[in-house]
Amino acid sequence: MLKIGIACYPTLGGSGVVATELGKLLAERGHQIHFITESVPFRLGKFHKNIFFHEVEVIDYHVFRYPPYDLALANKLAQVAKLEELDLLHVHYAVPHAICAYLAKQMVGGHLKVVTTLHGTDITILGNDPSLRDLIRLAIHQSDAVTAVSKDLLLETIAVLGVEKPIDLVYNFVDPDGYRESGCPVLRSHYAAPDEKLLIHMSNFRPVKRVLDVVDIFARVHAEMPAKLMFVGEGPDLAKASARVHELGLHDRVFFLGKQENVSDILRIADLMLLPSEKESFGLVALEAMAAGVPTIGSDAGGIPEVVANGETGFLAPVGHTRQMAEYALALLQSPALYSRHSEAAADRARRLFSADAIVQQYEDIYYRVTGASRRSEPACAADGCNYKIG
Ligand code: GMT
Repeated sequence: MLKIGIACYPTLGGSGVVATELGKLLAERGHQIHFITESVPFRLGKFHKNIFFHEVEVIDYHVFRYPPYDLALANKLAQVAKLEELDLLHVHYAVPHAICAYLAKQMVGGHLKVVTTLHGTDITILGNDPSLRDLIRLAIHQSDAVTAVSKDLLLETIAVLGVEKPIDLVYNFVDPDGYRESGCPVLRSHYAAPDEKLLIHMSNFRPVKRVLDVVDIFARVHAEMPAKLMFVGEGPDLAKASARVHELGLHDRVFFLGKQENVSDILRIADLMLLPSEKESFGLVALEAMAAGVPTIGSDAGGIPEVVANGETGFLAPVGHTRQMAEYALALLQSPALYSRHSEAAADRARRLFSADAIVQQYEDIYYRVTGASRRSEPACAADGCNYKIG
């Protein structure tokens, strides 16, 4: 089994969620996982004997205008790698993690392997920025393996940075078991009456999410049928969304739930996910919604069409076409037969193409490839019905 260091953004955001869930599942498979971040990843939750946390502490010295977090992270990655004899670092989001991992490898030696997962804006926004571009390209070329979370992002990485190195496509994943039960009717009744449809948007409310489009789509749906909207998450455009909701007189129909941890409980009571983003390399919330049997109405931007099968598990329209999106939403919500076809197809697609078991194995295969180690199958306990693995 491998000793793996994981660096990621530990706060809200899809890349941190993916890194944390991956770490938990790898730990369950017997690997030793060391999270090296500035705070405990927010979805880490449970205690596990194979999971360790190492806090990156940044010195606040008076000559610094900006605290040198990146340097402290590089140093910590190297320290932990040496102390814990890590086989590899799996870093999520190129900036600064892949660059810090490159530095750490210089300090530790070539036996420490680096796997970098690109998540989206690290390429689509930062990779296009002259202040970071060359450094990102270097970190990618120096990684022992690079993965991208969608075909769209993979191709964009090649186009934007001229990367020549092969990149593995490894989609984001979801644990379908966490979504198997149907939603709690009591919880749902707090937000919507039996005759009302419940729409949801979940994000970090950055401009790329186009939250005003979410309000616009909802207003159009609500004009035609009784409906409510839940906003989950926080971020810079939250105030704008709230102001527009008030302007339209919809404040008694729209809930702002803020940051939430148990997203599966909330998704399972919703009828429709709205994701009209300007750009989305994958759209993890659309996958989480799919796993809960909730179709998505969104934009056909970036990697979203690889996640949402247009016309089967929801509908996609060009960015900004809120009228068309609202029409799609109404078509689904007003036809129980069409809705249940899309809902069932969504849960099925999440299970077939994005299930945690298969995707975690793809990451493991990459780890074994770069370290040259071979997969060891753990002997399982022979007692009837016991799944405990000895090792
Ligand atoms: O959105 C970002 O700037 C960063 C990143 C994050 O940490 O949430 O989001 C990206 O990674 C997610 C996980 O792989 C993807 O589901 C999101 O689509 C992607 N965001 C964008 O491409 C805008």
